[in-house]
Amino acid sequence: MRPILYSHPFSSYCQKVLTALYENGTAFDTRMLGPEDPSAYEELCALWPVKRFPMLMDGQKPVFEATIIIEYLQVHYPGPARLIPEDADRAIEVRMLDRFFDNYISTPQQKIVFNAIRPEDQRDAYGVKEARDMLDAAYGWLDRHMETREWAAGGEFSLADCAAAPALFYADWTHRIGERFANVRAYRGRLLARPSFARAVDEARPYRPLFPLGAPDRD
Ligand SMILES: N[C@@H](CCC(=O)N[C@@H](CS)C(=O)NCC(=O)O)C(=O)O
Repeated sequence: MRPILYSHPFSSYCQKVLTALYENGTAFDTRMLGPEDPSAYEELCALWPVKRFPMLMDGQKPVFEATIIIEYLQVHYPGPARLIPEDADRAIEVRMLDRFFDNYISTPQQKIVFNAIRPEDQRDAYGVKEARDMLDAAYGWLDRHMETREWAAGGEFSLADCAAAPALFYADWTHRIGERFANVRAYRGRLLARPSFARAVDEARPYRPLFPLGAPDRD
């Protein structure tokens, strides 16, 4: 039996899970969340009323949250790439970095994008300023952190890099990673060159016109 991923190719958190699936060549089926088949979104909402995706269905078992889906895949569908290390201390480092990318890169990035699609009189300029400040602080920390590393948690490509790839991909489109963050820019380049993430990016190309801030002509 293959697990089913409720997913959309242009979604950053779906790309996080897709990167993990492609790293391991895991067999899975997709329930594509799009206007072509509204029943997929109805199923998602029935199982997960917070209506966030991706969601993995393994038989009758729903698994929510991109990080937890990757943890679940490692336990139930292990492959050659161990994305959460066996060593407890190294696993803590990986999970800490995973939280960093979700909370301090993806969350402020999404805030800026969601603000742009609100009605004009409902926009939150103060919140957007806070989100941009957070991104600058996070880029600064990450730039120092990546000075001596190829991958976010050191060592092998991990869950943390699955989180980093779409987070930095869209963050740069939303709040440019400036030249002064050369280590972050180089890391983003390595992530884009990683075949698993490159595949997810390629699959999402047709949807670039949907990016509310306008997708730049690069990457
Ligand atoms: N904490 C969730 C976040 C998932 C999330 O924000 N997904 C976005 C797509 S990238 C979503 O569901 N958006 C739908 C909406 O905002 O209505 C996770 O890690 O999976």
